[in-house]
Amino acid sequence: MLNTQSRFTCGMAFACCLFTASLVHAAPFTVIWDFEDGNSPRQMGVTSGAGASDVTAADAVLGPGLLGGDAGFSGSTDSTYVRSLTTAATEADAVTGEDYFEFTISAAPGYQMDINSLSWEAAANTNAAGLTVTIHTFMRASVDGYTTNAGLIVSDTATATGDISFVSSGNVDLSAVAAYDNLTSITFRLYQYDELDEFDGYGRHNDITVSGDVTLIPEPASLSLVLLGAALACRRRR
Ligand SMILES: [Ca+2]
Ligand SMILES: [Ca+2]
Repeated sequence: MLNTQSRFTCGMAFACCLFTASLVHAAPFTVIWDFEDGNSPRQMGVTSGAGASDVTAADAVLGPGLLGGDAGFSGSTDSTYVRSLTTAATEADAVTGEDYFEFTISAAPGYQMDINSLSWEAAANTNAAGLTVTIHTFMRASVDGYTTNAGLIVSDTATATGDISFVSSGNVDLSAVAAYDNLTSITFRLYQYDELDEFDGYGRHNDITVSGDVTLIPEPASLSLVLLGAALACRRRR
């Protein structure tokens, strides 16, 4: 049996180990794809926060359903554009047709991310008098193979040319969703569908924003050595 002092020493040693293991530094980061003129290229993800140096945001890319010239990144509005000509009419067909923009964030080697929040903006845009345009957008992520929506569908209608009023998804809170924890990379897909196929009817997307924390992945080998050291210290006390 260990005497009281030894028990106290061993207890303190293990407590110190657990404290050290829990001291993995979590640094917050935010990535925003705002498609601004100052970005190079325009579709680059702009990263900020204390953890910014430990994550990489890839340039936004077009899904297969948006390739071909009817979608891209707009210099006149600092947003994306998608002609309704190229989009499907339903949520299911947008998924099948791969009508999305894709946004990927990767942790640096040896690091992992917890994603805490997501938001985006969408606007309908008509370039022809008398043409009413309504668009619908939704976001999915690689964490479940793009099978469920993150947040609600965001819709907007434009009835007058030049009316580009962005509607926000609001903050989609992902901090309590386990699937968004301990990730080395994550990809979001922002889909669009609409009920028309008009050259002059557009959807636009802006300020795709993702926030999270990045931490160093604890190395099992070094943690085991520390715990082994504490165990040996206890044995010597017996
Ligand atoms: Ca913008
Ligand atoms: Ca369409």
